[in-house]
Amino acid sequence: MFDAFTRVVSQADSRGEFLSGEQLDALSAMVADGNKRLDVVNRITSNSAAIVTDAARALFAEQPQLVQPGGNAYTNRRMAACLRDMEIILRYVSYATLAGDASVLEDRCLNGLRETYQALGVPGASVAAGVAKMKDAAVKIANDPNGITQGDCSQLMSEVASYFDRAAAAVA
Ligand code: PEB
Repeated sequence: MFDAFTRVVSQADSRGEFLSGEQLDALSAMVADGNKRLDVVNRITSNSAAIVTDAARALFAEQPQLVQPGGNAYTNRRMAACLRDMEIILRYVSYATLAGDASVLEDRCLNGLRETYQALGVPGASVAAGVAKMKDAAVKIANDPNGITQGDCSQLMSEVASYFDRAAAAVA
């Protein structure tokens, strides 16, 4: 598992070189915007239940066959597993956002997930659709200008969006 710092250290070390000026500039920009990153993680974390349930509700409204007899989220047991899966994915996206690196998400959540879903008969494309809905909700909440010091968060928002996109692509 890497964060933005350990990733450049590992890259430099594999070449036996000191850190480059560009690498240091990128890290120093990240440090300068560190409070924005922490605010985003805090907002996603404290709204996680709403992000998960709203996305699930929207998914089941769009794909009602999932919650009908024979559907993969039919019965409370499967519904609970589905909500739990969405929460797990959101949790790893929040970790990746804090770390500024996707490796924790890739290694501990997405690795092998497609195969797991195939084996279980869980429709990956539907999971991906749910993840896309969580992305929209999370970005909207994280980027809300109300109640926070205003600044340009566009880069951070596309970074957060990219973690959701990775998760969706890993199972679709
Ligand atoms: C991945 N999901 C399920 C299982 C596992 C995961 C390992 C099998 C074991 C169990 O049921 O608990 N676990 C999950 C994950 C990590 C992990 C992401 C990462 C670290 O450890 N069904 C739907 C929707 C979708 C869904 C499309 C969006 O109709 C999910 C939610 N996942 C779903 C369902 C099951 C499941 C299991 C319904 C239960 C399937 C079954 O038992 O038939």
